[in-house]
Amino acid sequence: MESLEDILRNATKAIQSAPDLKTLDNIRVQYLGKKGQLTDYLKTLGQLSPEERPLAGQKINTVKESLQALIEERTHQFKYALIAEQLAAEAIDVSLPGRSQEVGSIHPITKTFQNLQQIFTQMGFIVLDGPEIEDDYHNFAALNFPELHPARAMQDTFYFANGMLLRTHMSTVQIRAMIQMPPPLRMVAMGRVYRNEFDITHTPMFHQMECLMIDEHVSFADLKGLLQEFLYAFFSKDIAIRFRPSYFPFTEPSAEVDIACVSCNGKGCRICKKSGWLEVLGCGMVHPNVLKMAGIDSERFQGLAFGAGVDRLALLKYGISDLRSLFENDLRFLKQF
Ligand code: 2NL
Repeated sequence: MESLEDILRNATKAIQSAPDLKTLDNIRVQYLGKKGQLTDYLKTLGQLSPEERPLAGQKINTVKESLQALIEERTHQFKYALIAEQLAAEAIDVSLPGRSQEVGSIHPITKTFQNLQQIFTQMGFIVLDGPEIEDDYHNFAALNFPELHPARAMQDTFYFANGMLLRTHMSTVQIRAMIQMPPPLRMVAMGRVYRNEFDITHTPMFHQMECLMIDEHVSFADLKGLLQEFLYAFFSKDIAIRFRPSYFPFTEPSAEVDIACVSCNGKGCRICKKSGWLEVLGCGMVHPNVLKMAGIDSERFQGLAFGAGVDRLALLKYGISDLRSLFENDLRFLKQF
């Protein structure tokens, strides 16, 4: 049999060089198990004289306790190493730069819609919208367009196979409102409209706002005052305006409205083509035929109306030179708003 000293030395060496928990457990069994070397030693105590027994027993126990302590310490080391390894693997490097959130911005057309909505609701107008797919009645007939009016032709209007069409102006919403709501009525309609034209100043889908006010004693003077107030609020400055006689089937009389060029203040520049004026909208007094077709007493009520291209208003307000930039969704452009 190995001496106790040898057992202690060999076991200590084995425990300290054990590469893993399993090996360590095998060592424990080899020395301290039921058939282990130290247990064998205990069994030899019986062969000793009663006087020798206590000392020998004590020695064996000391070795046993030392080995147990060593094993426990080594077990701890392994468990600690395992936790450390796991922590290292799961560690988050909080010093890494975060993934930044892109902040969106409001499209200039949307901003212009919001701006218009604010101006007109403040003046007591309601904002309404309606369908983009319309019928001939709401887009043309109810607006006093003659049967063979060129605007109905295929080259301007997008028609569906079933005779329906994409609305070419926001007047369709005004017609629907006039039929549904008894006067007095103050409303604006804003939204997408469609025409089959595409060049540097036209896109097949664009945006319009139309304003309609129906009441007793409404005159062209009210129209002029409303437009002055609106343009003053929209461009945030006291702006000169002028009326030029014009023609629309749905208004009589009709006019086009120019504002003093917002770029050169009327002096003449590239934007206003040296004229000093910019055309911004069309307007007029609602044609009695239009009122009658919507079921409104045209003797008692008058209406004023105007319509404006929202894309053009946005270009002028924000100093954008190219209409196409509104439709390209280029973030370098959109981020400026
Ligand atoms: C323009 C001209 C205009 C109207 C729109 C209107 C609507 C009804 C009755 C009468 Cl229901 N008029 N709208 C009136 C005059 C002009 O638009 O150049 N738009 C961009």
